[in-house]
Amino acid sequence: MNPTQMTLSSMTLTRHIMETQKHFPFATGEFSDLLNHIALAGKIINREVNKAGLTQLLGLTGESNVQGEEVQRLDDWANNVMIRVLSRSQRVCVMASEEVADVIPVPADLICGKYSVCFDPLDGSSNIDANVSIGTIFSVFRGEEDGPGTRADLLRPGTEQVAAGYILYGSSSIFIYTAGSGVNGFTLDPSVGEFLLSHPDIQMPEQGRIYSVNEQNYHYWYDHTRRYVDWAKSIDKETKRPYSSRYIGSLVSDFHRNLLYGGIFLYPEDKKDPKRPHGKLRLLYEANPLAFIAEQAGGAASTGTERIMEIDPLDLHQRVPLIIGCANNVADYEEFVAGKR
Ligand code: P6P
Repeated sequence: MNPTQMTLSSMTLTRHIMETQKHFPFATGEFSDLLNHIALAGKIINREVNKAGLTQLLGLTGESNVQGEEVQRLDDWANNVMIRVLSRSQRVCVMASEEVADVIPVPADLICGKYSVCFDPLDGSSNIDANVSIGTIFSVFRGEEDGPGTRADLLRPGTEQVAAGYILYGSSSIFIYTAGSGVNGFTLDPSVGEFLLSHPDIQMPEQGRIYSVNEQNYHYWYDHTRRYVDWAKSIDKETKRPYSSRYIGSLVSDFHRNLLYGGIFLYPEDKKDPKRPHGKLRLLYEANPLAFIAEQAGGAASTGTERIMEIDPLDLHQRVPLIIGCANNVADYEEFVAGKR
């Protein structure tokens, strides 16, 4: 094993977080401890996801969540794992989850910290039974002091995030995060139970050749989206079109592939459902954390008209159009929206 490999394989997530925090003069270790608790929750969820086919966790609970979506047993269980681990971390003051209608307080008998965490415990859960990669997405804000948090601690623009990331449960499980100093990826070595640095300093290319969108919605899209996708599929050797279409229907998986290979993911606003005029994806625990990752990796994230991370949230489960990926690809789409193309 050459020295580089030795360095990469021995750099654990825990050590990476602590070494990164050394550059922050006021780091107390609380932030590092919080991220390590998120990683612990990811390891616990990973264990069950990887054997879901062998237990009773597959299938539906028969209930629906605040989104009106059928709740998968594993989805519900993963949500409880995130809440239990974060509540006992002593670093968290309040949480928001895709699976819970209102803010989630830390139980009164447990110690509160100063961090607020928004999460989607198991994104892509509709794919659980088909063994498609799914993931946990998280977004972290820091408060001024320890003590019980409120809705206001969660309803903050993405520019105020102090960390964001996801754990992707796939052919191997990987922890991707940013704390504002670039994006790094850590692959779980089940033999030692550690996330080891495998993707240091991830950078997206300026331009990608993959587009990810559910074309079922083509006739519900506004004209600018139809024209963009038609353009992406048209033949033009100079701009290396047509782009390749890749869509798994699992946001974390689609985003992760485009992060590594380059490309653009689109879930735009459409006319499909008057109750959902801004598309399907949620700002607090899907768009914002992935936008932080994308921007830190040199990419971009937009609604088509505004930067995702500058949106002032009005509701925990607010939906936004999400156009995210390589900076030039997102800029192309924005030009179609603006009527410049
Ligand atoms: P559609 C999964 O349910 C999810 O929330 C995201 O992971 C995914 O990108 C999207 O919905 C897929 O939605 O409408 O294309 O099936």
